Amino acid sequence: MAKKVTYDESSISVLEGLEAVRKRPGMYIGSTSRKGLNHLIYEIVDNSVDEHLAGECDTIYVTLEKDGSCTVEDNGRGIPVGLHAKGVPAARLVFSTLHAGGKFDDSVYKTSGGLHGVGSSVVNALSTYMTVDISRDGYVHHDRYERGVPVEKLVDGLLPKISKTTKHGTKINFLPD
Ligand code: TSJ
Repeated sequence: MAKKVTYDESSISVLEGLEAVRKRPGMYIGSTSRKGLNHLIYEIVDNSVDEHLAGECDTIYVTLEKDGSCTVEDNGRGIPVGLHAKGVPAARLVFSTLHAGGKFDDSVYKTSGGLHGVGSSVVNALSTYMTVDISRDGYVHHDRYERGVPVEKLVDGLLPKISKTTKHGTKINFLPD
C-alpha cells in the first residue's frame, strides 16, 4: 500500500508563501523604507474603501497607536466568517491566501477599486501580530496571527465569538515587523 501523506500540502504552500514574502518584502510592498511601511496601511485601508464604494460603510477610522501598531476600523458588513472550502473560515482565507507574484503581482500597484483583499495576506505576513475583530450576525468574531501564522484556536471550525454586539464592521490591528 502506498505510504500515507503525513502533512497537509495546502498548509505547506501557505508557509512557503509566508517565507517568500518575509525573505523579500520589497518585492511585495515596493520598498522597506517609510514608503513601504505606509504601503502596508494603504493595503488594509483599501479594503474599507472598497466596502464604502460598494455602498456598505460610511465611516473608516485609521489610528496610529503608541506601540507602533495601526488600527483600521470600518462600519461595513464585516468580512464573511462562514465556513469556506476545507473547513476554513472565509475570513482566514483573506489573510492566508497569498496571490502569487512579487513584482508581477498587482498588490504593489493596485489602489482602491482593485481586487479585494489581495494585499492583506502580505501585510499579515509582514506583521509581528495582527488581530481581527469582525462584528456581524450578533457577535464579535475574533482572530489573531503572528508573522502571518494563525494562533487563535477555532471553535467547531469557526472563529471564536468573543462577545455579543448589535453592530457590524471590521477592525484590524497590526504591528509591522
Ligand atoms: F482585507 C482586510 F482583511 F484586510 C480588511 C477587510 C481590512 C479592513 C479594515 C476591512 C475589510 C473589510 C471587508 N471591510 N468590509 C469588508 N467587507 C467584506 O469583506 C464583504 C462583506 C460582505 C460581503 C457580502 O457579499 O455579503 C462581501 C464582502 C466582500
